[in-house]
Amino acid sequence: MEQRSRRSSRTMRKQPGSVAGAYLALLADRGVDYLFGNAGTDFAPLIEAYAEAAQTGTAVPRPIVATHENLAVAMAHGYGMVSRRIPAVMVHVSVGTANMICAALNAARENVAILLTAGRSPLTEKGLPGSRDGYIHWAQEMYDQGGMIREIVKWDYELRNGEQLTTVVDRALAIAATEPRGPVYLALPREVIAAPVSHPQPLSPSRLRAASPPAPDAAAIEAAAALLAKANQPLIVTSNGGRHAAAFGALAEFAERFAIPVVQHRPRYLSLPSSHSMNLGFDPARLVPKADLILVIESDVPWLPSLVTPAGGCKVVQCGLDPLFTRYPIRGFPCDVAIAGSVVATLAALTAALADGIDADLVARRRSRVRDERAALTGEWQAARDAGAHKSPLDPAWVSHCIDRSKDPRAIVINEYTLFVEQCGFEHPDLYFGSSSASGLGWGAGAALGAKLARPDSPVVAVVGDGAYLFSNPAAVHYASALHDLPVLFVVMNNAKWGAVERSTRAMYPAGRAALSNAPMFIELSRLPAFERICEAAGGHGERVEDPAALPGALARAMSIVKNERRQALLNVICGPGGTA
Ligand SMILES: Cc1ncc(C[n+]2csc(CCOP(=O)(O)OP(=O)(O)O)c2C)c(N)n1
Repeated sequence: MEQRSRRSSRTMRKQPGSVAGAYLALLADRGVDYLFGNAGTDFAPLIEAYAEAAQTGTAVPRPIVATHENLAVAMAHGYGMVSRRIPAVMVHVSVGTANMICAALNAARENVAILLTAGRSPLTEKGLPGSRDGYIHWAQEMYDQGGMIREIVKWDYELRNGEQLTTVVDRALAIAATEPRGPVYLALPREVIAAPVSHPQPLSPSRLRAASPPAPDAAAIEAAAALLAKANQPLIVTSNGGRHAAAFGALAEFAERFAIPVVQHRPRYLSLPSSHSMNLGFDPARLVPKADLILVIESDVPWLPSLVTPAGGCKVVQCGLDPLFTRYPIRGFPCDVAIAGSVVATLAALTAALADGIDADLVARRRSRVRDERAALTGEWQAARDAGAHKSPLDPAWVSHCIDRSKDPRAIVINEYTLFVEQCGFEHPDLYFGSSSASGLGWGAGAALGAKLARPDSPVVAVVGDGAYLFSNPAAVHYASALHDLPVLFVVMNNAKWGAVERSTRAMYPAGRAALSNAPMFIELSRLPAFERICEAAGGHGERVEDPAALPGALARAMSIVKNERRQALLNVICGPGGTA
């Protein structure tokens, strides 16, 4: 779990003048490669320290300007999600913290470790370097700035003086990196970071390590293995098993060996190759009622209890680094056995416990049943895309299929939920990332930029709805793409509405007045701007696609421009009803 600096220096070069300078050098030494920033008056000591570092040649995190805090955190999220390294974000005092909370909740729910930081209004009214010198410094101060974000982060603190700098930063990073990972928050008052450094340089590397994850308990493994061994229709439901790339292969092996089908409910990280014989798609509703044992692996919501219930005698085993999701206020999924531990360790222990005690005939029967289920399911997917192939406005199933067909096999796809993942093929881990279960909209476009930063050689495609696109702060996104040379393809599935809001209204009031109305409130987004022109305004390529037959060509053109001209591109694809959220 330890995050080492990619730079070779084991000691810092030169004593920086201020705490801000020492802080930046410390971050670099601890392996924080990027500082995503949205600046204000609190940044002055940091900006000065960056200028000093440029002159002295001190290693510091690369600064990445993001012109909205939501974007800064979404980019950091995308970067951390793909690289598994810990980035830092710095925003402007209370107001910047307020703006980043939605994106921070997205990262927290997906266990993405980020060092979130914010300045604090100067504490003193005069007399110190950094004391208040602007009228905003009174109004922006809050009694408890960290309180706004405390519920979301794993730890928060305010740096009190330069002497504690190393302890504070190392503690922040170690807590963020300890599983289940997550963002932490540090406030940096202006006088404190403006003060001269008076203490000796810290040791490198850090002496504070992230804690190792809990090892699965032997008795719990035995109990779960006994249930698995005798189950006729076991089912694995996962959402985030693949957050550790090694778990992708481990789950594939486990599911295959014991013939246990896998459903990925709302995956944020893919846990199984698309073509795997045990892959039964993404909808738990058809399989949960038939199962006599459900093995929940890293899934906060393995099924929707209002729609489906496991059969009477069905046992449920839940495993994960925090199998009960203790940060969620309410979550009542039954749990006969709960196993805390990493997916890889848990599956290895279950495999060892099952190795001799499982009946080969039982496994063979399971295997043939899953083969039939999978054949039926893939047939349905095929039928759905065939049915959509000629529709205009375009059918999201067809759009998803075309994206799949045109993408490079190494491409990373970021899905802010409008892509139909069952229409796509991903054979390796870390090629597909879905939006957070917190679903704070506006994540996908920024996360795609962060993913590109983490893996510059991979093409990156962001698929978002028109609603999500507008939430993402498009002008800021396209500017960041151009400014930081992060060419990405954005595909906007534009149904000119907040479809999820419509679906939820119809589900609650199927025969209600809104369902019968031609123009229910808060659903239709009429007279939307030409999104493709927003991308063009930042130097990118843009196209509007209304003809299903034109989509493959438009995708090929856009992908070629992104790759060969290193320019971002946006396809504004005019879609009909979708329906995944
Ligand atoms: C920050 C935030 N505000 C509001 C919502 C509520 N919300 C969920 S889905 C949705 C509509 C998204 O529209 P779009 O991206 O076009 O996709 P569609 O639902 O039409 O498929 C809204 C407004 C949210 N999830 N996050």
